[in-house]
Amino acid sequence: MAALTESKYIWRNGEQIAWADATVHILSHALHYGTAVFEGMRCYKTENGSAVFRLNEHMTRLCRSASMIGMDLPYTAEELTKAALELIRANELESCYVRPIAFRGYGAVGVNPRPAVIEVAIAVWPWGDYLGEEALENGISAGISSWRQRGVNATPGAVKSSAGYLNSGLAHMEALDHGYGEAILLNEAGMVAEGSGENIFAVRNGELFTPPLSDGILEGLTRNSVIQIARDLGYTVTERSLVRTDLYAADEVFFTGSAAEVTPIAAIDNRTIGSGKRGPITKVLQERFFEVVAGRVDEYKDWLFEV
Ligand code: PPE
Repeated sequence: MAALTESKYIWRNGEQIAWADATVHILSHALHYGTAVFEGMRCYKTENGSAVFRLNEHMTRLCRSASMIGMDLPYTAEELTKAALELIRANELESCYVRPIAFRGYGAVGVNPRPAVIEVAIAVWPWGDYLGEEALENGISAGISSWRQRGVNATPGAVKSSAGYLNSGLAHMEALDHGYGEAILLNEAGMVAEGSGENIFAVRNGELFTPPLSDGILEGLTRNSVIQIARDLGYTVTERSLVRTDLYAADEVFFTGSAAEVTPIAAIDNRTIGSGKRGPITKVLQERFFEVVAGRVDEYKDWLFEV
């Protein structure tokens, strides 16, 4: 993960301000209690200029995350969609990562979030390959984490909350300490949940499997896109609970995410998966995904929001 590359403007509570001015107070509620929800998506260079992949759905998920933690956002998904497109234009970025965040700000300390003001911001900046340059082609190594994904009744994975990413960070650090590129978290029941910042798929005998939402995962938009792309190509995709040996025994395993895109997993817990390289079905889906986000496949053009 590369160092942050600054851009010119950040959208904050309805206006574009200079990047350097987008600061928060030390006593902001979210800093102390994790009371924030956020999104992440990519703006790609396409045939018809730049376009944000599934922008409207990401903003809808942001509003849903906020509403699930009892936070009434003062903006609609449509307003935030428009603000993000204007911001990318103002920053004159051809491709970038888009990070909207809604948080409880300054003005009240104490566990109760309600007295703290709600702020909404959007930042955009250039962000390259998430899991390293080599990962997309050769795959990465992953390890099953000793940290579990939080239960559905404790900072639920379905809510993309800042608080939830404490857990992701613990799992990710442990994976790096063990020499792996990324962590795979099981849920409290021992079923495969997701990566620290990705959903996960297994391929066996030509069919695809991925954990169901009820196993406590984020409803990933890349996951959703890959399921549809795979089905449209004629593959069978089944959402069902997976145990760790389902991953060990798979012919191919891959991660999906806005940042990670479609990243093959070459080994898990030092056990080689399939051929130990990007598998053939992963390759087909990855190539199709990159065609789709580049605007080269007509049937998915409504997933792209032109800047
Ligand atoms: N699970 C988790 C825990 C997760 O963080 C992400 C995205 C996904 C699944 C995939 O969701 P989607 O992007 O809608 O396909 N992780 C974001 C944050 C990465 C970060 O390091 O920050 C992302 O990919 O943008």
